[in-house]
Amino acid sequence: MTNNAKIISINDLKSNDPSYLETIFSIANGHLGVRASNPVNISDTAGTIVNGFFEISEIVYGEKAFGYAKNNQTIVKLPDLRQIKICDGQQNVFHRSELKAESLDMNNGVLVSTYKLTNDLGKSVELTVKSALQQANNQVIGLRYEIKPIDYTGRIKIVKHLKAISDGEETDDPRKSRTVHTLTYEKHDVNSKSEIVKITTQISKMYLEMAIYTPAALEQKFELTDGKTINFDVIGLVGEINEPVEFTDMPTFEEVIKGSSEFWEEFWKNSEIKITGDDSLNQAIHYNLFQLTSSTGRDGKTNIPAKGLSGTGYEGHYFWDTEMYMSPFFAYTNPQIAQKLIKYRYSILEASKKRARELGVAKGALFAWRTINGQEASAYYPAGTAQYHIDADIAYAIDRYYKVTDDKQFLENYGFEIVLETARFWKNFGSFSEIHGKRKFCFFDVTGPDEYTAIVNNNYYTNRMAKFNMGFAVDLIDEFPEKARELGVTDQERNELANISESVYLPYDQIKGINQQDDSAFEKPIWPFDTTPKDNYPLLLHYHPLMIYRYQVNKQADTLLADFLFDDLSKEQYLREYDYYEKITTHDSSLSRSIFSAIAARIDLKTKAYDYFMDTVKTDLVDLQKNTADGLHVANLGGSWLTVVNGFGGLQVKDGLLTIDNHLPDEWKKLTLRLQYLGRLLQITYTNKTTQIEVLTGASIKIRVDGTVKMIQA
Ligand code: IFM
Repeated sequence: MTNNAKIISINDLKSNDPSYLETIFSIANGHLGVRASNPVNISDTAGTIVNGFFEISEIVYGEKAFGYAKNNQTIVKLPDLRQIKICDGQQNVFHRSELKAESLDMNNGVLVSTYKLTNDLGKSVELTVKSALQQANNQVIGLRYEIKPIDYTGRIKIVKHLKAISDGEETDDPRKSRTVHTLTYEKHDVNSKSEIVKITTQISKMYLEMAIYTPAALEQKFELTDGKTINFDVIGLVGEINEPVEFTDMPTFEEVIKGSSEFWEEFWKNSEIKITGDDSLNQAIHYNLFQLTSSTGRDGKTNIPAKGLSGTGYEGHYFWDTEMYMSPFFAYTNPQIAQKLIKYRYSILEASKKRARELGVAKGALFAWRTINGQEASAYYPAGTAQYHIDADIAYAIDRYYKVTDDKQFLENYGFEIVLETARFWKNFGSFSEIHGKRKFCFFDVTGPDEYTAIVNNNYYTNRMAKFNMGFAVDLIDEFPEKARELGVTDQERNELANISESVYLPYDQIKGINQQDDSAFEKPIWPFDTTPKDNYPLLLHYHPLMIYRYQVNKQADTLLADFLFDDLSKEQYLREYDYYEKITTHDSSLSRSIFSAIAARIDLKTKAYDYFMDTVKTDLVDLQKNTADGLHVANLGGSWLTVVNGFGGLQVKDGLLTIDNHLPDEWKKLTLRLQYLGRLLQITYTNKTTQIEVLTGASIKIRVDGTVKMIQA
């Protein structure tokens, strides 16, 4: 039975801007993404995106310096798979279109878009396009075009081909993609039923084959009569990068739908989340999880682009967003995917070791701040390479995966080496200094998560995470001694890592009684919020970075993110920090509000928790950042899950025990969620008075529930 929380339609949305709708109704399967384009009037923003398929261009600097990132990596827009041409018997094209209805069913992954099409004679037909992607064999898309008369009956001609797509215009907005003009298209007609287009990137030297196949013919004539609907089915194939497509065992449209439905049914079984008491929030969280999963590369060779596969914003790059905002959802609901995301990092470990050397660090690995192929693609090092914290973020995600799965084999074969190489980086990158009369290990000239504060000494978040990273490496050295020897760890190195981890400096302001964002944070004047016009947000589009850097102003949660992760402050300190940092945070980054909401939930700032959550969970559905047209804010999709589960649901692994604390908002009657933990499938139900846990599959388990350790029977 269809469940309404899992259907999103145009009536649920505030905007009907075509490029915004293209993003919202985009569908993807981790390999390919298809924007919900108007099939008869292809826009500049339409097209297909393949995860990891990018072109390279040289980064042109006015003034170069040693070690700067050399090349842009830009995800390319490929032919639009939905595009079609429909004419009447006299070749009058039905080229004017009006979107009448559109809905995405998250129960089965089927997108249905209905248009009124009109030709120059003023005659109209109705076109409904049904699109769905295979999730298991993720090269396949199924399309069904249904044509009905409105006031036109007679001969109809349908022409379906794959065509190169226009690339839009260059822009100054750093969040958008640059344009690519170096693609080569070669088209082969296999026969009247199918064609293949081979697209080659001239500089990065990758190729990709896209194909379409129809059981009838790609150019066809039909007789449209009153009361009749013409169905035209097309199966599209988008091959693996650098591999040919194969036309064997082409599925029917119905088979594609069946495969897609089975995938999503299984997905919801393991990941269900239900908010009772607010239907629109319930719908929004389902949308977020659906799109997050659709965006995620699951092959160990690709990852999650910041905009998923819904748009080309941020050029299809992978950032720390994966580890800190997106992979928690997978670790707890589908650990196989979380594992694949780590495997991708493992695949770029060698490139990261090389990068550390370029930065003058003799040992260890530094992961690129933004990348597809492992090489740094950030041309702006103050808010790019200087965000060294990405190393520790990756280590943190490995720890989370380990805590939730106890997958020792994976840790030994993959995770440990990453944790060790990142720990080695910190050890060789930082240095001892005397601080307040004590010998402390410091990190100079770094940028924390907050991109409105750059190149500072001892960013609290960075230091805290580096400390954790090195401590975790020591734990793994002790747990896997043989592997440690294989990786060249000596007793001396182990002990140095342990000692440095203990000695990392964590800035704290005694007078304010709060963790201090960095050494100079509180010396700067506070940004003139009172005199900043509303239209000047986000600040990054209106002020020179150097102007922003000389004030206390945060784009996103920074120190508070560390607090959220380590959760070891007294309530009083939490409240003081929240109060301080909230006042200077603009939330110009979509990675911010989820953390503010989750912490507020934990410390019972109920109204704030709820208000921030409303914005977080609907960021794209209400176009809060006003750039959803460029693609979904995928970190925030994951962030909204973090808020519900780790914030309102108070879920964490603490001292080896799954810990659950009920912080349900008063507005909700009930919250039910499913997750996996140490091989069990659990269902947790929160009401304002009770927290109930069921083991749906697997053995009984001890869990700390609202402060009391209980054995939950299977
Ligand atoms: O990684 C983020 C960063 O934290 C804020 N700017 C956007 C990036 C991509 O989402």
